[in-house]
Amino acid sequence: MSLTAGWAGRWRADPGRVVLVDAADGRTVTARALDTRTAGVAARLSAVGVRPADRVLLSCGQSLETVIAYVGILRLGGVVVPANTAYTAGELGHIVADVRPVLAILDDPARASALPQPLPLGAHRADLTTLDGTSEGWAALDDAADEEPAMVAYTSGTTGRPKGAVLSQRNLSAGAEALVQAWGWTPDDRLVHALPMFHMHGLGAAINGSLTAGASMVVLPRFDPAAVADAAAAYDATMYFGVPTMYARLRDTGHLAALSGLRLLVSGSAPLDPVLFQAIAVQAGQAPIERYGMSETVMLTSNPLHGERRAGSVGRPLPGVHVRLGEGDGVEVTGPNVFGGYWERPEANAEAFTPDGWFRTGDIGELDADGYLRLVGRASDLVITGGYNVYPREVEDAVLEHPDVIDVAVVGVPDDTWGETVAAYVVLRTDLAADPAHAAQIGDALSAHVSSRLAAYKRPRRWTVVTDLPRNAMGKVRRDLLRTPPPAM
Ligand code: MCA
Repeated sequence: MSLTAGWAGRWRADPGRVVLVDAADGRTVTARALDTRTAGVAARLSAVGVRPADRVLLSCGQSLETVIAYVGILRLGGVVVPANTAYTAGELGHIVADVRPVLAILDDPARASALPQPLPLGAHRADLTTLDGTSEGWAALDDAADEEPAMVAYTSGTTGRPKGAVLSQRNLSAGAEALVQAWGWTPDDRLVHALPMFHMHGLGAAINGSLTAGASMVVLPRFDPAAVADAAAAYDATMYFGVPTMYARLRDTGHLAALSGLRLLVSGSAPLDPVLFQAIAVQAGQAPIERYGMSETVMLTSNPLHGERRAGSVGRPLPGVHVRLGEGDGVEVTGPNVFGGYWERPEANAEAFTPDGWFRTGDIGELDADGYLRLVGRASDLVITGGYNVYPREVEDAVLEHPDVIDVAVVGVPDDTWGETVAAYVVLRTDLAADPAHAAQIGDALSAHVSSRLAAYKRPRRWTVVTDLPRNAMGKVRRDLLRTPPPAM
């Protein structure tokens, strides 16, 4: 059964139930209305020529319309390609050239000009008001087969440009069902949703989980600590999902206590500092559940609903998921939620999976006697800032395009707000490096340079000019030395 067939069954069983609430203006959508409106989207997409298996780019902020557009694409059997609304034209252009969507759905029509080429079926607003054709198009709903692709989620890697993880209907439904079971998610639950709707956390865990459970969501247009607290109280919410930076902001603004009435607080996308874990436990009156997931796998492990929630651990494998430690204690996983491979990247796929078919996550772990997993490092140089993944190579490539730079290394350095923040060490052309006035201004020039190439969260916040980069005997940059610079003399 397709992911959306299960959702539609839920809606029909209880059509009057409110399933979406807009926290900004109080608008609500019942199950019946969600069924009708998402079927309408599917019909309109079909009327303009979108066919099952066609890719549809979805790059929109958080709104009821985004949820409806997302579900509508899935109901038609289309393949959702989520894209961060912060991407520059270059970043969006790479995805479009790679995955070749037939249509883009954007909430800001001005961003259509950032698309590198006209798409076969054009670009449309999230509310689909500008969609040509009639609403009388016919679409066979909810009949995609389990193995058909439902989403291509772009994620970077150690080398080259971002690649698309292809998730099937089954991957997404298994990912959602595992959470429903693990977290005892019922139709009576109401999730405060303040996460971006273009990543696996906001889509695969929050939206898919909620719709699979037949539960409801209060949608916030953006994360704001006071608005999260208000929505939790005003709408009798039971669950909140956030990245650690969000919990840190809730703590720092004194809003954690407002979450004490919720039955479940979940943290993911980045390591939860045990000090913050403790602050949540004390101020919100309950230990948060830290869990672990990836774009390629939906969710993998979680601390338990009942039982010990351990600070510093991402818990045990979710139902159906198997986790083992491979070479170098690399975390390897398998299960119905784990994707089948990257879009048109045979070489990457050969590396990503073990010979017996387990996915190499790139994280390094420890499993204790009780089966709890701790992530202790990463095989790659990935930086996680505020829950967003940044791959140094992509940033380095952008910096190196500046004519004054001859070498660069980008690393994540510890940061109180963001967990890690992006720092760049640059080697300037010899004639410039000797000029202190130039070296003093180069940070501004390089910031301006990368701002047209990289989304804001990927841009280095710290620039350091060095005469050369520390390297090992093989000539490889010693990033470990850059991550923890020696104390100033
Ligand atoms: C925004 N900025 C950032 C970040 N977010 N810089 C570094 N890291 C970030 N994460 C930039 C803004 O563009 C802006 O730049 C400046 O920082 C200040 O913005 P501010 O308004 O304070 O930030 P915000 O808009 O409130 O965003 C903070 C945020 C956001 C709400 C924490 O980063 C966020 O939604 N993070 C969640 C990401 C997420 O959902 N990840 C899940 C990935 P300027 O000053 O230049 O304008 S999925 C995943 O990881 C897996 C599957 C999993 O397990 O979940």
